[in-house]
Amino acid sequence: MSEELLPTEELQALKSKAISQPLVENIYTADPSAHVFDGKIYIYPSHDIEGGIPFNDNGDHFDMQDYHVLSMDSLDSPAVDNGQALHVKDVPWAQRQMWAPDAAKKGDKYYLYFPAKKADGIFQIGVAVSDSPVGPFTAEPEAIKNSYSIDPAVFEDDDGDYYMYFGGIWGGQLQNYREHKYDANLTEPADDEPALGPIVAKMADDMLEFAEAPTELTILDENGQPLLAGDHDRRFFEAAWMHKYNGKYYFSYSTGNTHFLCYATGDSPYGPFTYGGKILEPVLGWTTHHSIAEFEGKWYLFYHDSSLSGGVTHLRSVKMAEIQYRADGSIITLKPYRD
Ligand code: FUB
Repeated sequence: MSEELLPTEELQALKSKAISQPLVENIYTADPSAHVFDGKIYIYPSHDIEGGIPFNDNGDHFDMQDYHVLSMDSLDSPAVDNGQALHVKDVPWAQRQMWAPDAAKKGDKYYLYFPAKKADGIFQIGVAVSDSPVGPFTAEPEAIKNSYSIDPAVFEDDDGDYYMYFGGIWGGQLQNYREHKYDANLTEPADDEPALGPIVAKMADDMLEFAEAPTELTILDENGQPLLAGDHDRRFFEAAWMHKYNGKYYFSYSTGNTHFLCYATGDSPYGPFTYGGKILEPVLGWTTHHSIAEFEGKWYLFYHDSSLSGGVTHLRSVKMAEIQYRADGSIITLKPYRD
């Protein structure tokens, strides 16, 4: 990783070609997980701050401490920052780095899922509960048992079952796990070996823990073979998301160091998934992270870039843009900036 800021003129040109603008500008926001609850759009983003920590491959410069929930009454209304929803100091098991969250609604309760580092420097995923979609949320005393790594995304299937997808390599530490066991000495597999997959687990009825042991997902290429670890343009890196379109499961994710948002489709929430293509070309800033949600019959990509901060990778802004499907179910790739 390296951080290269764009010269001012190039930055202005890029901003003027952007297909969408930041949803809020009063704070930096990233990693948007969008849901429609009771007819309104709620966005659960990371809250980026300048922690003064130098840029490194572990992402220590992403030093976030709390979450704010954004809401939109309609597509035409401005996004509202609903203030602090949860702070790391109120999470007994967590010490730092409140990375990409997600949320789910079940019955009258709202559940905020989030990764954070414990005092030992290892990421786990926790949950906090509220009666309101915008919080404040009350954290459970312990992280979710058997959870690890980062970027939880909780998907509600049509039958009312919920699944958590998670994992991210490098700073997200997924390369340190095999068979769900941590080993600090492990690295990404060799280029000609199958890539590490994202992890899934069905949620228990109370939404506070897993109902089953986590399983690693497989993403296949066009020949039915697992994507290889060396296939950096297509292999899973982080930013899991699941949505369903016309009865198919669409698992989407970031390729990290090649900066694409991609998707793969399957017939079950457990996969296997077959690589389908790119959703979004690279944005300004190292990371790319998204969610996909349907609102009033149209589908939207929620994503982020670093244009508001002038290209600072850890100071990002959430945006949204409509996506389109072809008749065969493939997603038309978006360019975040016009030619
Ligand atoms: O925001 C911190 C990390 O950056 C997220 O967890 C990753 O997905 C990447 O967007």
